[in-house]
Amino acid sequence: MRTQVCIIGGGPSGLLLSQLLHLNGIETVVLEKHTREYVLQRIRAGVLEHGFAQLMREAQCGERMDRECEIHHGFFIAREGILNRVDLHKYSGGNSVVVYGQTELTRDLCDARARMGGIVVHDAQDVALHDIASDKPFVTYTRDNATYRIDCDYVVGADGFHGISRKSIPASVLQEHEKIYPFGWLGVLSRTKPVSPELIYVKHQRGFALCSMRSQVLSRYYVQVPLTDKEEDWSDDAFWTELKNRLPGEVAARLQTGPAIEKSIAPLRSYVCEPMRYGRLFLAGDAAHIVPPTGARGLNSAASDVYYLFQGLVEHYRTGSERGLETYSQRALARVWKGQRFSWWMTMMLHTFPDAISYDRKLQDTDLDYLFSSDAAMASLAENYVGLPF
Ligand code: FAS
Ligand code: PHB
Repeated sequence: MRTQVCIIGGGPSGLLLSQLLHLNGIETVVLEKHTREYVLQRIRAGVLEHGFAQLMREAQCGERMDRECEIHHGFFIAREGILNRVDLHKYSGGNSVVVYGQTELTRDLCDARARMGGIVVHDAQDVALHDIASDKPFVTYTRDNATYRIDCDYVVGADGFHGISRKSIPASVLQEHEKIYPFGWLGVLSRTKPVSPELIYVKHQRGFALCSMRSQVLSRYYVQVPLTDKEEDWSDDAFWTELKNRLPGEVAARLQTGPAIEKSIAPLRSYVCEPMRYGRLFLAGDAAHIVPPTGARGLNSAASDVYYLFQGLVEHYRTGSERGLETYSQRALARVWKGQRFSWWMTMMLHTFPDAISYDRKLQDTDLDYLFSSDAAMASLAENYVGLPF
């Protein structure tokens, strides 16, 4: 088989890029190692920047999102039992965020690819990249005991943090930057009415918590837990009790609890690999960078990668220019690192650190005091949260 762009990974990054390229006449093949059902049962991001939402509309995949999403003009930070509102709309010059689950967004992208005859190969095993430093790269994979080869012009590694693409770049070329946090997030999804119309980020001496949602009948909650915890250590009742212990009393009193329909612990790390290009291989999304979810930047950082890569590939196929492709890594990393900074800042400000000294704790309090006493500080938070320009 031959195609123009072979995309490894059928998550949001890979599918969005495939859809945008298709609409601009560029052929792609997407190779996904899991089944469609497996991909669509994963519960991940919940908040989209307005730039991501716009890209979904440009990809002709925004209709259900616009029909079912919620538009949020702010969120709350709770500390010492008090709710403090961050007015995103006021401080970002009129912008807001779209609350729409990554699961649904991925479903919309999957359906659009199928509707438009896109080639998305699920259950593609043993994907391997070949000759990516040459001008004739190819990809092999196995499925149903047969081996396949795809010759292509370019390979895009959109296969997430544990994918094969980044590992195909020689160690001598790759520069990695990583920070591991000494805690994780225990997340619960429940068919309950959300406790608040807007998200609540909680700073508490017992640990961070977050009240989010997927719709008015589907709530998403998180509590910070030690890295040694396992999902099975936490009964539903234990989770709800701990969440209530961290919420302001008025909020805890109105919390609607129910059975966890999904419960998982995600470790927190910050990670960036440079460059995001090697020969004919381009990395996009979690394949190249990871953030702690505190700033809701994970999926949103992938969006600008996809945007820059989409632009560069269309420019190349339309005009022969390599300029967009040659500047991809530098352009993408410039925005990725701003998302890294914001996610690190939100994480350091709102979590309890086992080895923190009193000076660290005073700095956390001062950060919050400054935030709620300065329009400039609030504007900085707001412009990062709604999404810096692509
Ligand atoms: P993904 O990891 O989503 O997709 C990569 C795809 O490649 C997967 O489908 C995988 O099966 C496939 N793949 C991997 N190796 C392969 C191989 N060798 N061959 C073929 N296919 C392969 N972000 C937020 O903003 N908010 C959150 O609350 C949040 N929560 C998260 C919770 C968890 C547990 C995780 C892991 C991430 C979370 N994120 C969150 C970040 C997440 O949303 C990512 O940013 C987003 O999934 C990035 O999308 P992709 O780059 O497409 O990577
Ligand atoms: C979520 O709804 O899963 C979510 C929202 C905001 C975050 C992290 C996770 O910062």
